[in-house]
Amino acid sequence: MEQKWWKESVIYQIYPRSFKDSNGDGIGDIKGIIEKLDYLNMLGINVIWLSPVYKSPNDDNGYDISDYQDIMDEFGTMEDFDILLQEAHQRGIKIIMDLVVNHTSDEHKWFTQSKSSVDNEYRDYYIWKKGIDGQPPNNWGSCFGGSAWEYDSTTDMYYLHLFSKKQPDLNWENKVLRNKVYDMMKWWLDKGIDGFRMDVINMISKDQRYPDGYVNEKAVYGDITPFVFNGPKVHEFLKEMNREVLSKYDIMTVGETPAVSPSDAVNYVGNDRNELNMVFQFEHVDIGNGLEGKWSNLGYKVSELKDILSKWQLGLQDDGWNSLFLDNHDQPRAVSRYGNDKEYWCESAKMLATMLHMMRGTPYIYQGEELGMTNVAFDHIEDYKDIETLNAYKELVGIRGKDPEEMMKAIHDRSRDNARTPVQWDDSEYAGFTTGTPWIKVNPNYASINAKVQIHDKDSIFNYYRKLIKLRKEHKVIVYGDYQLLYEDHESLFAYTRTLDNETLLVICSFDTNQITFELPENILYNTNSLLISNYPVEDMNIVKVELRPYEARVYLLQ
Ligand code: TEU
Ligand code: CA
Repeated sequence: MEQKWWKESVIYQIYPRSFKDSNGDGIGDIKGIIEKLDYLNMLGINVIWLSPVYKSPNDDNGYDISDYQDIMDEFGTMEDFDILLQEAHQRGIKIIMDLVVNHTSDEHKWFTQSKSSVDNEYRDYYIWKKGIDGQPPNNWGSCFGGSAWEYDSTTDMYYLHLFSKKQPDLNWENKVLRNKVYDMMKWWLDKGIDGFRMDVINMISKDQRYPDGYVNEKAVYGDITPFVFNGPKVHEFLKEMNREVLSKYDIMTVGETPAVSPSDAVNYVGNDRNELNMVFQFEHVDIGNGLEGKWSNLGYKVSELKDILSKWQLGLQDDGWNSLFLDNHDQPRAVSRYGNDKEYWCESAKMLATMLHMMRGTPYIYQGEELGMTNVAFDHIEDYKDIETLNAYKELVGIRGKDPEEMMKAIHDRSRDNARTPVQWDDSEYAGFTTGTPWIKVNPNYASINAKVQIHDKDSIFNYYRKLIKLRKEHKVIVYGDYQLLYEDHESLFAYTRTLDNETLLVICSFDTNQITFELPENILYNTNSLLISNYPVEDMNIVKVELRPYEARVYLLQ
């Protein structure tokens, strides 16, 4: 297995709007990030993934970009960005940027030109089609609700938007457009950034026949999955991007790729593929989705989580590399979703961190995860800001007649805004995030869950993450060891080994709220053993038979 810096890294995702506000306007900004670099250094991470900071009208909080080579006014200036990059590098922290090139904002110059006339030189940068009998070209539904097509009267045609109508999809079939994107990427890389996280990069190649999608009984629009994910030319485009841009720099790339299997993933990240280094897959965070997608929220079983994560561990064991995450800016908080954020908040947050960070791949920490930040439950839909949540409420409650209370429950469980409440820095008003009024309400539990108390508490979740990160730096087996699942059929125990040369790591994680007994399988031979980390005090070093307390996690190094 080839050794690489990005395999040995721990990555911290910053969603700038909610991270730290430096000037009291209630919106996080670049100067706020600079203020917290020492905090991140203390945590021990060595790469930051910065969610979009580019110029944007903020229909989707920066994932709708109107100028790729400028900074959003609310976040600061390009000078601020340059200082951030320099300050981060001085601390040995790399920065990867979000690359959002499946679509732009409808306020991007390319689009305002494109829509102005059918023979404008930018026309073909986007996907325009004629309607059929006054209806959109096909039945595709957008990921954010409604039709994926928007009518534009200027030229009497429709444009495709797989996300909001303010996020028109770029036409990757157009070589001129592709070159523009590559030039923009080089411009950032020449500035010294260390790579890209590529937004929905497996959606850039559309099935050129644009066929209707299947409509399930709970849906109004057709399912786009078979026609836009992992499309016919996606690998051709990525190989071209790699040849023209990526291969010229010592950087890392991670593609956001919904709807991929491990074998699809190998096609993106396999060693000889010359495309990407890693992808984000979503099978483990989509557990419980039903006919209404995540709003169905059918719950989850530990066995499903084990099956999926193990399948990915093994699927990329020989070729490729995993990204490891439970949280990001689109997901509910892991401790609330997979742990127990009430009775066993601290224990379960640490257990989940152990389960994830001891796996093979590159771990990602989403801001506040290291503090065990939890989901929020606003009473009123008006307190939610996320376009996906608001559109889904309108469509499901307003049009499909879903019970509003049931919908609010689903929102409390799954809304993206769970991840977007301000980072809880201390117990002062607005959690020390801002001196003004935050753009989205602070989670009321900030008085007890915040960075200030946790930094000084040696048993805090924060300090537990520090230790996990440190262990990964010290033990190659944590980075490169082979994975093997133990007790496949156990309903609440997630245990596995990692093996490299003559070292074996034994990872034991209980998802149970009751005590359970764990017996070490006889085929694991050991002579000496050492406990590397645990989330409870452990006296009994005999690991043949272990009584595991609620949400207990232990990691042993067997030699
Ligand atoms: O997310 C893509 C994506 O698949 C999401 O729409 C995801 O399905 C959903 O949020 C889960 O409920 C990326 C970005 O991460 C997201 O923030 C953007 O809104 C989206 O692309 C459009 O750029
Ligand atoms: Ca600000």
